[in-house]
Amino acid sequence: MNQPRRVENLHTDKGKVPVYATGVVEQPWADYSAVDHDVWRRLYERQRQILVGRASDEFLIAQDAMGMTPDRIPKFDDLNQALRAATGWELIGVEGLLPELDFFDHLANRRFPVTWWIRKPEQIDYIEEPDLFHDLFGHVPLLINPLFADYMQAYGRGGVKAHGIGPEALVNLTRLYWYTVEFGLIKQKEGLRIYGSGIVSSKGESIHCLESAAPNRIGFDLERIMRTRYRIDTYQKTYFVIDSFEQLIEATEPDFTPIYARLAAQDSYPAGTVLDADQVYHRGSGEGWAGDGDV
Ligand code: HBI
Ligand code: FE
Repeated sequence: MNQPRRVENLHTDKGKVPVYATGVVEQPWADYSAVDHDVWRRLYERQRQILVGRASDEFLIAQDAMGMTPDRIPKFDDLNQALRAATGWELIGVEGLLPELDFFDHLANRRFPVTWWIRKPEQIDYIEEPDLFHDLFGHVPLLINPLFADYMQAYGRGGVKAHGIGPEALVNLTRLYWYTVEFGLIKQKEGLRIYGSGIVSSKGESIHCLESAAPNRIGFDLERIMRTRYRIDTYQKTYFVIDSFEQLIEATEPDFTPIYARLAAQDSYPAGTVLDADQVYHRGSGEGWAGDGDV
């Protein structure tokens, strides 16, 4: 596949240096191969099957509302029609992970960066960095949910502020993203369900996070989460459970500056920690946990 055309200066922010200087591309939809579309179909069908009874109602309703289908890789332009009308969000194509400030600035402006390429068949079960399937199947659907759409924009604004405060604040805020947007669980009357993108786009973790005895499942607590290290190369040791998206919005309303100040004076918690003050849904057995490697 030839490299997609780079789109420079797509938006400049009031004459400042073009926000899009790094890696924004048009989705090269016509260049996707039959193998690319087949990888999408296989992943989509497998995950949709696994997520019945595991994903939250909000996620499944949102994914259906987005109008995605297994038969081909969705067109960003088509998804943007639905998204813009519902919550004012839009997708932009990117090469992959963006520098944090660029990423936050996009979120703060209701733009979600989606990687334009999809993994190879031999990577079907795991891929290191976010590809199109992780972003489109995992992150995009909930952007049509008004509450979650607001949370993601608030997160982006908070990220731009945290970037101005310093690296420690960024680490604290990234933990919040990790334990909510990427690996969050939500309580439903039927039991715990998944809303985190990193989980819903992963076959193994969709099952592990709810059914394995190994991980902790603990009630959401903002500062506790921002103090807790996490895993990037294994399943999470701890999953945090929200009662609702309203809870996420309320928790992130206040100015985080005093929270960052408090956290700067305290040690972080290892990923597998259980505290006396925790609302413990399940205390993990810790089976199979790696001894080191928390970030
Ligand atoms: N860039 N494209 C892209 N997608 C992400 O999810 C992403 C990123 N850059 C930074 C980043 N995520 C993390 O730092 C978040 O935890 C903030
Ligand atoms: Fe992600």
